[in-house]
Amino acid sequence: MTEQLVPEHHELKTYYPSSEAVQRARISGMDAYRKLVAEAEGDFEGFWARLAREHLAWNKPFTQTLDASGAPFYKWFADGKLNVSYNCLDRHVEAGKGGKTAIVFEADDGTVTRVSYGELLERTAKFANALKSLGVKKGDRVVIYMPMSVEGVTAMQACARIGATHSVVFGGFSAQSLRDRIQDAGAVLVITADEQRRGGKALPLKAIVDEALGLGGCDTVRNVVVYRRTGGDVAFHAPRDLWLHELVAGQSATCAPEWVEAEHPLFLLYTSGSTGKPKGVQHSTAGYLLWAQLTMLWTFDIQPDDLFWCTADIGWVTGHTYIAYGPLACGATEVVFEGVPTFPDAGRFWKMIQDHKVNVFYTAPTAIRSLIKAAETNAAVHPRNYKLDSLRILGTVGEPINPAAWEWYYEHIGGGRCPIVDTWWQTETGGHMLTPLPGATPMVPGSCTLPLPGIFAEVVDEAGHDLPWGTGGILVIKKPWPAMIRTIYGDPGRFKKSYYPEELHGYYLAGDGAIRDPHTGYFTITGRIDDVLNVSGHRMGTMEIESALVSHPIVAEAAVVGRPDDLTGEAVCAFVVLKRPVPTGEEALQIAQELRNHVGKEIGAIAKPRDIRFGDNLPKTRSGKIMRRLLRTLAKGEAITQDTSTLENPAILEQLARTH
Ligand code: 6R9
Repeated sequence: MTEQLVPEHHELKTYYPSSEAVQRARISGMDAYRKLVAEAEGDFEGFWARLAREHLAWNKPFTQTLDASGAPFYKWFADGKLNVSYNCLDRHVEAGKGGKTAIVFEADDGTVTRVSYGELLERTAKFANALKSLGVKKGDRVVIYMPMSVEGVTAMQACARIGATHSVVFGGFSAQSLRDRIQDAGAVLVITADEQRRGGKALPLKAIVDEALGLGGCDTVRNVVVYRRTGGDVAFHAPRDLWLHELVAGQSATCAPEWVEAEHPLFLLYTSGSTGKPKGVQHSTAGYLLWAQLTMLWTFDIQPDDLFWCTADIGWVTGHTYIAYGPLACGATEVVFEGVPTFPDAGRFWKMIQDHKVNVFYTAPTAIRSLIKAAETNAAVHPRNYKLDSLRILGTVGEPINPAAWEWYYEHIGGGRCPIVDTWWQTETGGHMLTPLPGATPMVPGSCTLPLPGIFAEVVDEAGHDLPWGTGGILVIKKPWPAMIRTIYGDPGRFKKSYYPEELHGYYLAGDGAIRDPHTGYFTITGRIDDVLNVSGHRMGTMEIESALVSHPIVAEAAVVGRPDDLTGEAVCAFVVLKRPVPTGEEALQIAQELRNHVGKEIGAIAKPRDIRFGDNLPKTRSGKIMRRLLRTLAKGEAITQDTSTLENPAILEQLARTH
């Protein structure tokens, strides 16, 4: 770590943070970064204990920092007590900042509403009292299926206030996916809205909740609370369904926070793995909150007067850590946006940065790539038409960013002046893990550079041995960290198997491949090493899509792989064997469309395969294993050069190579 960071002969262009960025940053310069890294190396527990004492407000201080006795089921700060919503709201109000704007909400139609910390605290308290009036108590699970809204954030904060564990389900998931999550979590309550407004359209939410509950198996759900967003017509089932505005109307505006243990589960968030159904990643209270807050201060160098905007949806982990919790925990002001980047036109993000004078902007490579394309085809939405000089720091997350998109972001959005933090992390890690620091780290486009202080990342081989820099391998985290996943809800065995496989002797397996630069030691993520796809930054298991396909009555067998795509990073490509002869022409197009819609209904629109190819069979080994690497080559439209001698049915490759 102490090697010279960017030697002269490095091939990729290196971008240095400006002296102004270095001067104003909390972690100012590489020496300051190295000092923190050294502190964590020298006294690992002392480092984390210091930070947890300095940054969180405890109701009961902790005495033990890390309890590794049940590893890999680590416990952090376990005998301490605190409350997340107290830390996000009350402590700022008590410090006299009740009048400070917490959220600048911009609706799909451009209407802007501001909510102060004082107001947000009152709204959270009323919401929390409403939940209590429905009998929701500490430890109960609450599913939130909400649009991007102040109410969505308030719902999460209200659960945290009373110690209920929330599980937010992204509003784009289907009734079937929602049902599976409600059922797995054993939720007692679902919070939703009548409809959501996106891109000028009203899209149903409550109707999907009704459909999900109608599928059966959700007997734990007692009530459905509905936020009236559009006023659209929705079915109401008394006494199960309740309007949020009626429910909170009579509630007291104060609600004493429930002091919970540091390890109390703050939330579950379902995410895709390589096998089986989505897993409920369980996060803690103290460790998670500490990292949400610290990474806001370190990675985004958030300052008291900054306006922060993370464009993620609260249905994903990025929306949890960098909308619902991190910005509020550090008392910042943030933009919450209801709509989509292309409505009313593809200049929406740039216009919003200009109108609100956003200082720190955090988005996904897929959004950047699609806005580059839009700007190239329609000069009116090119960022040069907007005044973006309020920007100070830019961030990206969700997938690797290609150097060309990085450079465009740097030049056209950041005006060649704003550091870009390419943040690598996962639902399971709770917050940023590998990222440049805006006032310290020299940046190389496409590299997430170095681990944050306290994070011990390495690239190893399959036996867990360190690999030399310059050799690609698997990314691991060698020591636990406070914001790490605690377990997979209801399936501790799967947690252990997925993230702490025996051959890696105690290292956390991220599921990504990585390589370190031979000169700088910088990390570059090379993509997933398992059967997880990343389409527009959304994680999807190939198995989930395969199961959805074979649940259609005409499908006998299906195999799903990813292929590279310029816009979405990866595209879903399905090879399908029907229970009828291989269709051609118009019929093939029709069946492919029907299967796409079927996947949309089973999982959600984001999982619909881009390409569907039909065959009499799939390429299999003599032992019956589908040879996915061959399918990946076919999906790319490339000729097979691999050894096919173990293939039972080589002729099938020719058939599958044809796009109908
Ligand atoms: C936060 C989030 C996690 C997976 C992860 C990796 C990919 C995320 C990345 C990145 C390269 C980055 N990923 N950030 N790859 N560079 N900066 O996205 O969580 O939805 O759980 O996805 O996304 O493959 O393993 P999640």
